[in-house]
Amino acid sequence: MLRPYDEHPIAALASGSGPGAVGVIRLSGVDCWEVVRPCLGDVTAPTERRVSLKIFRDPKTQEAVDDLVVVFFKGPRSYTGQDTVELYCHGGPYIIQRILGLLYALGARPAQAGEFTKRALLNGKLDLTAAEGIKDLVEAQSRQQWLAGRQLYSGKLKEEIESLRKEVIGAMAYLEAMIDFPDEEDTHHVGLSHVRTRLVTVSLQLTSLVSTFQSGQVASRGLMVVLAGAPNAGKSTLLNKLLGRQRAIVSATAGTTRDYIEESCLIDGRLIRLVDTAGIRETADQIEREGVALSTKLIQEADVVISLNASDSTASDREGMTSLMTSIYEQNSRLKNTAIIPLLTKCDHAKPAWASEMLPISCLTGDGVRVLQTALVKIVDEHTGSLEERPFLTSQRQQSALLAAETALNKFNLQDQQKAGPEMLAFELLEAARALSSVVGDISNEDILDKVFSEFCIGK
Ligand SMILES: Nc1nc2c(ncn2[C@@H]2O[C@H](COP(=O)(O)OP(=O)(O)OP(=O)(O)O)[C@@H](O)[C@H]2O)c(=O)[nH]1
Ligand SMILES: [Mg+2]
Repeated sequence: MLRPYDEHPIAALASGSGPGAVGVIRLSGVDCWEVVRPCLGDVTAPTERRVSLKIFRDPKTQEAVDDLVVVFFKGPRSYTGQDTVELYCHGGPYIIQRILGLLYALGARPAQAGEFTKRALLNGKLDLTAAEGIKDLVEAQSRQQWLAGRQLYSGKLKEEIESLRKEVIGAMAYLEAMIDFPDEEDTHHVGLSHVRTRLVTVSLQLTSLVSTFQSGQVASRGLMVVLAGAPNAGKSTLLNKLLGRQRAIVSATAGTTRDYIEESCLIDGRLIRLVDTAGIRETADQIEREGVALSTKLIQEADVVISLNASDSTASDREGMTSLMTSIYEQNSRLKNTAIIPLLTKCDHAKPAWASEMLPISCLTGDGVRVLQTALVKIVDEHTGSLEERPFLTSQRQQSALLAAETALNKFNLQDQQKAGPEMLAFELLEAARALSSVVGDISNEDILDKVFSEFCIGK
């Protein structure tokens, strides 16, 4: 069901900020043409989807602010589904601020983050997965992010979810028949076995979709790589080396980095999110202890942990790292698989025998850096390689909904084994169907919408 949504005209810069050849200002809402009309000196109603060159004036002083191109989109044939005006002005910050200032003075309100897309969703122009896709497309720096955005925007995930939902609803129809005609036992037997067969296929497809989540996130947000090691292992030096600039403080004092530092970079076109962390050690220092706790938390979220062991490290430093890496392996599950790359850092000093299984690297000479970069690129490609052929999940929201659908189907199986009646079985299927619907858009849930759109930029 569509909620009533705000129709008040909103305006914002839709193109990137900063000087540019062209700036695009978007205005959407009921009678939005009336907001801009006094500035264009136009008395006639505009022809929709027709480009026209106008002079934009301050209506009070008649000062010409800019020569610009105007296009009017009559709702529902617009991005938001409402009447929309787009102004293509010169992209100077002063011109943009001046035009926006006049539009706000004339009754438009500044758009909030993602508000145009939110209106499009509430107006039935797109579903929630397509809205998430638009966000990925707008933010895409890499082919993988673009791919994630395209699959969502093109409706590939939505189609898959809807076909699973149809199967669940189809299975429910059999159960409804059993409820309505309780005396036909033979029919029940056949009906129930048909329902089970259908649901086995749905469960398998669901499991396969859930398993794409980590790789989907690697595509849409980049590979999360955490640099972990004892103090002085060379983590901040490696961060700077991979970024190609001095981002983090490096010093011979153990315990230099306390807070974590996250920076993104492209390696061979793949988006990598690098996280430098506090060196892991037992310490009485309260601030450093918090840093170490944060490092441990980040390690749990990582797609890859680079385990740094300096050639001059102590045996107890290395033991600490070995037990940390063992615990990561133990935590790996079907939902999350953290890869570990063991490094021997400062290999320009020495290459000790204990490091024979580690990748030797020196940020001083550059030895091993390229090998490490290639290994990271390979991990990204392993994650994203298979994604071009099938739908995949990209957000926590989608994953939580699918896990809820999976839980409902598991409960169905349990109830079925315990010979529960068709009403109980139908209830679990209803839960599964609801969870699946919420992926494409439970637009009655304000919290979910706010969360999704708060991550958008203004003007989208
Ligand atoms: N010779 C040599 N020295 C290095 C190398 N990498 C780092 N160092 C030195 O090792 C010391 C510690 O480096 P950092 O990068 O600050 O180490 P860290 O792991 O970030 O240390 P904390 O922030 O204290 O946990 C500094 O003096 C660096 O110059 C290397 O490849 N070769
Ligand atoms: Mg450091």
